[in-house]
Amino acid sequence: MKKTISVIGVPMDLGQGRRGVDMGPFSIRYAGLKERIERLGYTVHDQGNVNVPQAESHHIHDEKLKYLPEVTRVSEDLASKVKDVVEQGHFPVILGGDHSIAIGSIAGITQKYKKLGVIWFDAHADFNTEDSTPSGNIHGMPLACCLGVGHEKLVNIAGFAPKIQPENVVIVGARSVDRDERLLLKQHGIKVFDMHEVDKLGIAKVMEEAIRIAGEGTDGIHLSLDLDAIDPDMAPGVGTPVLGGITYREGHFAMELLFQSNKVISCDVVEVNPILDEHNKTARTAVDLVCSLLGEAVM
Ligand code: HAR
Ligand code: MN
Ligand code: MN
Ligand code: MN
Repeated sequence: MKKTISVIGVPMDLGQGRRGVDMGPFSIRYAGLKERIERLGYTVHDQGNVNVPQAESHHIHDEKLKYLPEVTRVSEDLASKVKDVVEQGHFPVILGGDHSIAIGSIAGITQKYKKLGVIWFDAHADFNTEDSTPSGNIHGMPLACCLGVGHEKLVNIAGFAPKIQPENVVIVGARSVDRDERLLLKQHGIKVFDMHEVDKLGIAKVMEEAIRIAGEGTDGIHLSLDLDAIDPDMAPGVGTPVLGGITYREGHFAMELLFQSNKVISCDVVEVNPILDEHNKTARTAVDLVCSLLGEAVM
């Protein structure tokens, strides 16, 4: 029996400064997510969206942690929804919204998968804190938060910390990391396969290593897929595009290797912004990648 897939939308745009990423869940659904996954033989439950406050009805109280109370509330809500679906044995596909949603998704998943490995596919490292952030945007902080590094409110979502251990975490595709953020990554011993590494070793070797780091001795792998990891050529609809990314084919090959590893138990799909997109291209790329992750190409 194939796993049941549970889709949860999080129309979150409070973790960064550009409007439109709250429409990510809609644009990914519009690109045919449910139908495409069903065609692979899975049962799909769309659980709808988590409630996210409207930016216009709230103010920024802390320039170093913008919308902290609102992001905290959504993270708690998302964590409890994700916990429910993993406890039912489903594979959650969590649709952002900006990457701050990974704080809540990983807080939910780790209530069942206590020793979780994480592959963070991203042009960025998302390892800032309120002291290192150049922007005050929480979407630049979620990976650090999951490791117990950052503001206590964000670190303690669902009432425990840390969610994950540095030795089970790996970043793939990075090419825009802030100076202080780089020091934090080093300090916490996080393995980063940046684009230089992808060029040098090839995506196959990088993924083999990534699957080993996140998969060996863990209860499963969570893929946190930021669409800005992919080159803007195939993923132009993101808030912070960076040239020189993962190609379409490298992305698919990575997803196929993850499928074959049989270790992935959940994923986030984040940062798709249809306002900045070209005819929903980025959402379509996202759906294609999720389908490869679920075995479309290698069945
Ligand atoms: N590192 C920068 C900051 O903290 C930019 C972060 C951009 N983040 C994302 N998510 N798009 O990966 O503000
Ligand atoms: Mn307020
Ligand atoms: Mn990110
Ligand atoms: Mn990013």
